Amino acid sequence: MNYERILYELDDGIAVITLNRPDVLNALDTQMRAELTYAIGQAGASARVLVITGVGRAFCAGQDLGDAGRVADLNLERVLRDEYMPLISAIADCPIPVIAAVNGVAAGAGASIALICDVVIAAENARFIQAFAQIGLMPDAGATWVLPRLVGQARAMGAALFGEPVTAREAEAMGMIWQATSEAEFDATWRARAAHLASGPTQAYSKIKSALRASAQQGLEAQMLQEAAHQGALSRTRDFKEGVLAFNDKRKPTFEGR
Ligand code: LHQ
Repeated sequence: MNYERILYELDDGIAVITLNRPDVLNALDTQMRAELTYAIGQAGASARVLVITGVGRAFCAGQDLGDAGRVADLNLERVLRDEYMPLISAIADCPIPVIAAVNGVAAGAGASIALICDVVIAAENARFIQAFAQIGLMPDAGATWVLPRLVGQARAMGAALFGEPVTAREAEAMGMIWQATSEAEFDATWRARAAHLASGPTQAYSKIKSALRASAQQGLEAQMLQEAAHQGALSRTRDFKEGVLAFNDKRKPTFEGR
């Protein structure tokens, strides 16, 4: 696929997708959703970690609202089911860790994309806005699923009803995101986190991700059975052998991701 709305780079096991419509704060149109979904699949098949970030002063301002007539005519149910759902599922089901490097405002479905990622690192100037009610809508693209799981019902409800910007520092304090950084340290921070994950035990990360995501849906017994099955599979990986050898040799392990 030729990318026009995003940039895609793959280097040293790190795939970086950069949303690239800075004039509209990286708002999402049909083409961007298609490119993004495709690129996430591409990264999942060829990289060891994926980073999603944005060009300019925003991460993503959500659905493109630029043409009021066209937006009013949109079949929102179809767009959500056929275009947003595959995008959000692609991130949730991606077999490698996905980092959202939130460089600026993340509003509406832009916040949904950021918050479904496995690790969210945000620059201090970033804000998360459940902007939906301001235009007469409700949170979507997985937001009503992910928000209460991250911050609890009270904060999810307040954020959705009031739509007030949550700063990166506030988001970190309430457990909505993993880490807020100063603007000066932002690039170096997410790059270091990505490099760490790209040189780690990729198979273990994949199982960590699938077990933690499954825990939202199943009870303790089913969860422990899943842990046992996953751990059984991981015990047969080269990285596990290397991890134990390195421990006994008192050296740092060299993981190959297999
Ligand atoms: C934009 C946008 C934008 C186009 C800024 N579109 N141009 C799913 C299914 C289908 C349909 C409905 O929705 C959904 C899910 C959703 O995502 S609903 C929520 C959609 N998003 C929003 O409601 C957020 C709209 N944007 C804003 O509230 C503000 O722009 C934020 C708070 C993000 C940033 O505010 P400022 O920093 O003050 O920037 P700005 O408002 O001046 O925007 C800069 C430019 O970007 C401006 O264009 P201009 O030509 O005047 O410079 C905006 O029109 C444009 N822009 N968001 N979503």
